[in-house]
Amino acid sequence: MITFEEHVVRQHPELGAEFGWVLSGLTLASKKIEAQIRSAGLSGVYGAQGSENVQGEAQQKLDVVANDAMMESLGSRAGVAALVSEEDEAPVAFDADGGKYIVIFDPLDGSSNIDVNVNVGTIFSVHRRLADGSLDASILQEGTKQVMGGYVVYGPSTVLVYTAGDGVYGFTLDAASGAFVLTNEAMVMPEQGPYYSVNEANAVTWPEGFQAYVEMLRTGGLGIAYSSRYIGSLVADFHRTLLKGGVFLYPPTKKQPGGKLRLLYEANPLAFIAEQAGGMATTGTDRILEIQPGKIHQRTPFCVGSKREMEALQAAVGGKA
Ligand code: AHM
Ligand code: MG
Repeated sequence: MITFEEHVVRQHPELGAEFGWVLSGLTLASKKIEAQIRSAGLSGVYGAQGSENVQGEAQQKLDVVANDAMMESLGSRAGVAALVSEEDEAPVAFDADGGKYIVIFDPLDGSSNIDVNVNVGTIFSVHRRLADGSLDASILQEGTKQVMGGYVVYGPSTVLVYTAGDGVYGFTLDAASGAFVLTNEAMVMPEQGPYYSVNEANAVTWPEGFQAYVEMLRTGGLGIAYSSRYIGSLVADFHRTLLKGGVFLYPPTKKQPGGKLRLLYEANPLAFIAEQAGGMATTGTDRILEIQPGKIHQRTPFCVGSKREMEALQAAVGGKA
């Protein structure tokens, strides 16, 4: 039985003892979040909080609970220089002089689904604090510089998936021991998959290349008959794409011309995992991991999936192959 913490420490001794504290903070927070989600209907934490986050989105009670769990569990840890959350306008700095790591996260992704008991998740990205830069420069690093990208999906099982640049590994929360136990060794995304995943209600407002691409998938242009799957919960849609293959798209739309999903704590960690599993992640034209972020809540179009579908997408929307 190999736990998440043990796996990372064994594979990446170069990250140092302090990183162990970051890992235990992450698992502690996700176990707290998991427990709250499991009993949400009983404890009355379903529904809207009655406030908006920095993005102007209605916060759910569980968004606030999940954010507090991340802040409490990671904030007091040695090694953490700053925490950056989807729910907070500005980074929160801790131990800013000594901490080596910055944890950037979406505490509860897909929370609009929570009231109907659909899978949700926590997404996280870890960067090293730059020795010679400001805290802002350390936070606004390209995705290629990530030390770790990962997520937890709260589904029928609670599963944690991570990469630290040396393959992708999956762990399942074992209720008996309270540990995330290795269950998916060296995960590889199939080269082509049976599903495409996109909010088709927006189709008429996508750029033409995206419309033509989805039409091509629908009409057998890549040689297989696709099924569509869209949960509307990024972690769950991504997890399926990782395991089964295919493609997930959130293209530019009329309402969100720069894309809806956030670069630092949604696209980057999932792009890191996708590439490490043999897949690809782009805006349609450019590699996600090479985007230089300008601000912490920056949005991006996000397309991720199997090599075959992603190469065809590049061709359809005129991107670099
Ligand atoms: P959230 O971080 O506020 O939950 O928003 C992100 C979610 C993703 O989980 C999902 O992929 C997307 O929004 C769905 O958006 P839409 O409802 O526009 O299809
Ligand atoms: Mg989100």
